Formats: sequence, C-alpha cells, structure tokens
Amino acid sequence: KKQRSAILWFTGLSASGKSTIAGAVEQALFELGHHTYLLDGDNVRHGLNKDLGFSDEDRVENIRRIGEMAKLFADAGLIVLTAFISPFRSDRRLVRDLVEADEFVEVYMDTPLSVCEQRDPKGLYQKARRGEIKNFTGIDSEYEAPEAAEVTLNTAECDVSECVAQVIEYLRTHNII
Ligand code: GGZ
Repeated sequence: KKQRSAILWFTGLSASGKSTIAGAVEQALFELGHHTYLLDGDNVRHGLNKDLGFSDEDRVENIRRIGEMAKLFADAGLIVLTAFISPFRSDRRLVRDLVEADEFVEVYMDTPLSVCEQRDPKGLYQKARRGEIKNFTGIDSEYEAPEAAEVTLNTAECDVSECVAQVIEYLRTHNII
C-alpha cells in the first residue's frame, strides 16, 4: 500500500517539546515502515536559512522557506515533520494552503510558558528576562496559538510515548498511515 504524503507541522514555544516529540514520532513512523524527513533548526537555520534572525520579518521568511521545502519533500512522497516555533497564524495558514487540505496536520505543543521557562535548557528564557536577548518568543515577541490544530499536545501533562501515541492515532484515523 502506497503511503500518503503529509506535513506534520509542529508549532509551539521554545522548550515546549517540538523537536523531542517530532523526533519520537519520526522514529515510530520509521518502525511502521514509513519514509519520513524531519526539518528543524539544526538542519535549516544553520544552513539554508542562516541569513535569517528573529525579527518578525525574518521569522516570516524563515517559515515561508520551510513551508516551500516541506512541500517539495511531500511532493517526493515523504511524511515531512517540521519543528519550528512558527509563531504567526498567518504564516502557518500560508503553508497549510500550499498542500491538499488533508495533507497538513498542525500539531500544537500547548505546553505552558511557565513550564517552558522552568525547563530553559539553553538558558535563553533567563537571558530574555534579563534583556540580553531581544524579541524572544513568549517574553517580548508574540506567539499566536492555533485556533484549530489537528492535534494538541501538552508535554507538562503527557510523557513522550503518550504524545507520540496521540499523533499516530490521528494519522491512523485520518488514513494518512
Ligand atoms: C525565539 C530563539 C530566539 C528568539 C534564538 N526567539 O529552544 P531553541 O532555541 O533551541 O529553539 C529556539 C529557536 C527558534 O527558531 P525557529 O526557527 O523555530 O523560530 S521561528 O519559527 O520563530 O522562526 C531558540 C532559538 O532558536 N532562539 N533566539 N529571539 N527563539
């Protein structure tokens, strides 16, 4: 049976668990025999998009390019996973409109800011609070939460395997896998 291509678009604050859950979902899909590709800061912001920073304008362009890239990988037949804050609703909408309606799965990491800030794995929230980093999402730059995400996860309440199961369940019930 041929797999359907799709874009699993993870969105949420820094330290909300996007990369962790996207990576674990990718592993689960691999074990089920699906072909996937994960786009995240490590392979995009350090490469193709290394000319972009964190102004509103640069974030818009970051997401635009990532969306176009995700579409290309989906055209190639892959299940694409993306893990970027993607803070603006209008940018996520533009990406959604690049592909068929049932090919775009928005996964909202609804982890509270207080939890993300407590985790602060790179000390970035602390720097942002001190004013050493400007335009930090959730502190002095807007995050517009999705209004109708296909999947909503809260890593403060669910562990990794529960979150993965929720995504896989969605993909199954919607005949994506
Ligand atoms: C938000 C920032 C910022 C600012 C650097 N605001 O937790 P991280 O470190 O590893 O992930 C964050 C990453 C966000 O990049 P994205 O490409 O996902 O952002 S966007 O979709 O808004 O374009 C964080 C780090 O970069 N970082 N400065 N000011 N996150």
